[in-house]
Amino acid sequence: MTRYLMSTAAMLAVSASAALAEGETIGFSQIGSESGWRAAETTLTRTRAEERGYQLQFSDAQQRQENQIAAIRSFVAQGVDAILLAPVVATGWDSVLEEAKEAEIPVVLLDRQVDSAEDLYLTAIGSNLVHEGEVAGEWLAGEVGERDCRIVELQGTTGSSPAIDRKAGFEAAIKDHANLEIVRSQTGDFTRALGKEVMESFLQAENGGKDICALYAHNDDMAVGAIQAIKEAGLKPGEDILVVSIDGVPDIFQAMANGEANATVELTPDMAGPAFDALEAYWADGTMPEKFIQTESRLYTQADDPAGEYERRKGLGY
Ligand code: GZL
Repeated sequence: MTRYLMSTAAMLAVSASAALAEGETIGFSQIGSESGWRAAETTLTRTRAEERGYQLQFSDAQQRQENQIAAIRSFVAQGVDAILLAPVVATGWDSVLEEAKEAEIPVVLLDRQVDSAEDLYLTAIGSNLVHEGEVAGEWLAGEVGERDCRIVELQGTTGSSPAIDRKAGFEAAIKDHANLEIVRSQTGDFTRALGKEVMESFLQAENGGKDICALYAHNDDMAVGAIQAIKEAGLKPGEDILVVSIDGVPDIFQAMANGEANATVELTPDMAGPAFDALEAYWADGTMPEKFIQTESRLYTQADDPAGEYERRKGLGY
C-alpha cells in the first residue's frame, strides 16, 4: 500500500497540471467472446473508453490464462496508464500482478475475482456471484414447492470465480429443501455449444430427460444451448424441464417469451463505467476505492414482460 501511496503522491504532482486524465491509454485483457454477455461487456467497455477519450488497447485471450498474462506483460512494457483485467480463472495471477504493481500501473478487475492479495489490484468491479446463485435457487424452491425435483447443473468455466460462487450460492439456497436435489453437474464452459452437448448427455443419462425436473445453468448461453437439446429430445423446456440461469442476455428473454425458459438473474455488462470512475478519482486526487465495487443483480421471470425485455436488450452489443 505504501508503494501505491508513494505513486499517488507522484501522480498528484503530475495530475495537478494535467487536469483529468484525458487521452490515457488503457490496456484491457478480456477473457474472450464465449457468451453473449461477454460480447456485450466488450462492446460497452469500448463505448465507455471512447466517451472518456481513452485509448483502449484490447486483447482477446480466447479463454486462455497464458494469453491474458502475456497481454498484461505487453501492457506493462508499453507503459499503459491502467489495466483492466477480466480474469478467466481465480488463481495464478500473483506474479504478473506484482509486475504491474512494480511498474506502478493500477489494475482494475472486471466481473470475476482473483485469489491474489488485495494490494495487487486497485479495485474489483462485479456482482455478488454467490447471491446470484442464491436468487436462482430460491426461485426454483418457490416454483416447485413440495414437489420432488431432480436438478441438473451446467457449471461455468472450471476454476472461475462465477462457477465456484454461483454453485455455492445455489446449493446454499436449496440445502433446506430435501425435495430438491442436484443429480448431475458438469461444466459447459459458459458456451452454448458445450451447454447443448452436456445437456444431451444429462438427458440420455436421465431416462431421456423424463427424470429431470429442472436445469440450473451458470449463464444464459449454456441454458440456450440446453434448451435446444431438450427440444431435440422431444420435451418442452420451461414446462417438462424448468430452466433457470444468469446474465439476462436478449436470447434468454426470447426463450422466456416463448415459454421455453423460466427465470434469469440479470448481470450488468457495464463494468467499465464504475472501473473508469474509480480510476479517474484515483488519478485526480489519489482516492483509494473500496476493494470491491458491487453491481446490482435482479431476477426476471416470465411475469416480467420478457418480450419487452428482449426488445430493450437486443442490439446492445450482445
Ligand atoms: C460473470 C461472468 C460470466 C458470465 C458469462 O461475472 O464472468 O462470464 O456470467 C461469462 O456469460 O462467460
